[in-house]
Amino acid sequence: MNALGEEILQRLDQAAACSEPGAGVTRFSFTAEHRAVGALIEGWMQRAGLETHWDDAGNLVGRLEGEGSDHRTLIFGSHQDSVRSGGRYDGMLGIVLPLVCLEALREQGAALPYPVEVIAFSDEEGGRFTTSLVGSKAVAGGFDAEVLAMEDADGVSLERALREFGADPGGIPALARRPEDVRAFVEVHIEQGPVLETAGQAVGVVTALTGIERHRLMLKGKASHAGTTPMESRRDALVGAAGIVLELDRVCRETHDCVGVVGELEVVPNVVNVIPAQVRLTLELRSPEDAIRVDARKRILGEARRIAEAHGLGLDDALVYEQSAVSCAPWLIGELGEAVADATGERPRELFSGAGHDGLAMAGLTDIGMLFVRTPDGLSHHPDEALAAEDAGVAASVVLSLLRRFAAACR
Ligand code: HGY
Ligand code: MN
Ligand code: MN
Repeated sequence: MNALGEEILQRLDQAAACSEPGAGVTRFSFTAEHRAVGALIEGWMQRAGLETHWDDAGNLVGRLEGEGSDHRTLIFGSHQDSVRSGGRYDGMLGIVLPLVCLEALREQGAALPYPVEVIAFSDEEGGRFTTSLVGSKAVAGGFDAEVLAMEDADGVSLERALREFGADPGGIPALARRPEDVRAFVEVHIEQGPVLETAGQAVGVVTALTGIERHRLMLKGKASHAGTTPMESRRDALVGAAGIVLELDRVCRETHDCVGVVGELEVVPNVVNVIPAQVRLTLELRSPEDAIRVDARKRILGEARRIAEAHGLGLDDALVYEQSAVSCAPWLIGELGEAVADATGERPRELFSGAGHDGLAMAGLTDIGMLFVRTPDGLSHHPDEALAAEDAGVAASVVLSLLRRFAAACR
């Protein structure tokens, strides 16, 4: 299995080169980097015997017809896009690993009695347009056309980015799959946290995925001279933003099962001796319980409005993404557990995912399952994100076992 693990890491190193310059991997959606990694993935799909096509949401889809009568497709997949200066395994592992497994089966002359697809989803991180799960929502039927108006930092709308990428946004509604045509969705992903490393286990089975929401906030004050404007008459947008950042941190620290971050913050005019006139910031909240997340939102935004009023600031808030927590299907948790036991001789650890994944969207279409792979130091969304070839090899043997278990169930 180590040979498969080595092959997987070698391909992920190749994919990592499809990046903007700089530390780590920066590969946003519908860009030249996206197109470049797509060419690599398409070649790997064809080596595994899959028919390939790009869809109108910028997903790259590989499909292998089944040799039997059961037409329901088993879909593997994950996202091609990264965060800025991210790691080389987040997302791409869930595309490359199933392809290496399918190629291994092809080389053994082993045909599957059911169809299999591997999808390289176009935009899961939301690093360019803030909203997220664009590709998987299109496949699952949950795509909201309103997000097409979302703009990136350069003022390019998602609609324009799709068209320039060669996709037709008008074709997205037709991409929605029928539930009766799909067996399940299975995603292999690095854990991105410390649980498996602490437990000394290479892989684990996911039970549920966190709910997430994202807001774009705009605070508007007034630029003026930093030396001559009396403190009591300033309308400093950055002071207001600082209050919001601290309030989010306070609410999340004192609320069990709630985490949050202000990840983006942009100051205008951002000049050493001018009072900040405007601050654009993002606000993200996550919880396994939607009620906890919504209550935290209300508390934070209530305080944000009080702060804005106290400092004479305008405050605009736009909820740009909201995704409820979802559970993995118990039968798939069981199947993955058996496949892990087949492959490793151990019952796997089951764990919750504090990270979001394309499964959040695919759960609207079909039953979902996730296999996590150990992340050294639990470090992710960082250039030093790591993955051991041996662990990748264990995960590949689990996927091969899962494919065989599904094949046996068809007979
Ligand atoms: O943010 C997340 O949880 C994922 O990496 N998109
Ligand atoms: Mn990520
Ligand atoms: Mn990811």
